[in-house]
Amino acid sequence: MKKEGYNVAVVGATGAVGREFISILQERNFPVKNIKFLASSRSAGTYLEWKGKDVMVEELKKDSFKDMEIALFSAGGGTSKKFAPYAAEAGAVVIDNSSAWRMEPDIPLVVPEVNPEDVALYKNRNIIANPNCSTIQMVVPLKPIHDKAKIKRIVVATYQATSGAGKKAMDELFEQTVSILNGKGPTEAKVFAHQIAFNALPHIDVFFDDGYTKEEWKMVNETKKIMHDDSIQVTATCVRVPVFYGHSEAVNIETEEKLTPDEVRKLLSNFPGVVVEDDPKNNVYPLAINAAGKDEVFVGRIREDFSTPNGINMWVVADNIRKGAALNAIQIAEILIEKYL
Ligand code: 25A
Ligand code: L14
Repeated sequence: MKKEGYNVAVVGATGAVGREFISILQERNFPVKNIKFLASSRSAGTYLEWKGKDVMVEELKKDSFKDMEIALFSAGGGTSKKFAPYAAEAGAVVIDNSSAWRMEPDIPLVVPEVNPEDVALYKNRNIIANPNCSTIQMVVPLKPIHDKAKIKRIVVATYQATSGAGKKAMDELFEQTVSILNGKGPTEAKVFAHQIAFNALPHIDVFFDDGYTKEEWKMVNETKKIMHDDSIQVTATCVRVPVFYGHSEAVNIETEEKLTPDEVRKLLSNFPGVVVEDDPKNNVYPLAINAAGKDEVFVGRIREDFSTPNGINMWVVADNIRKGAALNAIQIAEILIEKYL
């Protein structure tokens, strides 16, 4: 590290991911010289805690980024599209959590355990994109398998927590559940298209004409970009479940070379950022409630897919707001300051 500290702006600081940025920066002792909290006019003037002191949230404006060196964005796609270029222009490196920039060819899309070398491409536009939460937790355990046995096809079904859709979405699950349990019937669905309490909704983000959702297409396209391999075939079904924190995924893969479940367990046990929890006889497998608040991606139920020559099934769980969003972005920032800034 060349410098003692960096000027860091957090955009969308009051949101679910923004608050996690703030706590992880402190937890990991990220070298911050000056911190700036930015959000919409709705929360300008409120305070958030930074190292025991209250710091005022300011309204995000075009000129908010003077002297900033790193800008962590999580305020939605529209806000990123509009304001990330001003931050980049002012000389800050933007690490953006939205889907706004992910598929731009000259903007890197990075998961530190998978393609850390792509951070160098920040120089193109001063923007680095943070992938979609479901994609991040899937590609981490798939990387060592792909390197060893070349993945040909992935079939994934997700079980996604409400926190992915922000604070209001978690409130909707909470209030609906309480209302139903108090015998008052469900409260109106506002964030989600249907009742989320005691339900499972095969609908995350918007639908396209082909019948898939945008979330499902993100998993397809982002996986290829992060893994630098357009030949991997991916198909996804993304489902919202009444969980607060932690996405779970049933992942089926077909590889070029045969791998036994034991070989997969060994590869994953030796890979950074992955914890194997796989002892089904003792009811040990990854659970969303255990992954919440943790940094690693948890993998279990590793078993052969007997319906095809080279197939493996597994269950993959991670905290969607940490590894799926804020932690991954801050790991990118750590590479950036270690190697480039
Ligand atoms: O637009 P999109 O792309 O469809 O994105 C939709 C939503 O998805 C979330 C994020 O919601 C976003 O608004 N999101 C985006 N990327 C995500 C990812 N990778 C993701 N979720 C998970 N993983 P959110 O609630 O997490 O954060 C919203 C933040 O963005 C700020 N914002 C919105 N529009 C803005 C803007 N900032 C600047 N300019 C704009 N035009 C938003 O600020 C918030 O910080 P706010 O002032 O509107 O904050 C609203 C108030 O919400 C309360 N609150 C939020 N989270 C918490 C909370 N209170 C307590 N605990 C919380 N965890 C506060 O009262 C706050 O003041
Ligand atoms: O593309 O609603 O990063 O769970 C992540 C959260 C999209 C929506 C993204 C959710 C968002 C998703």
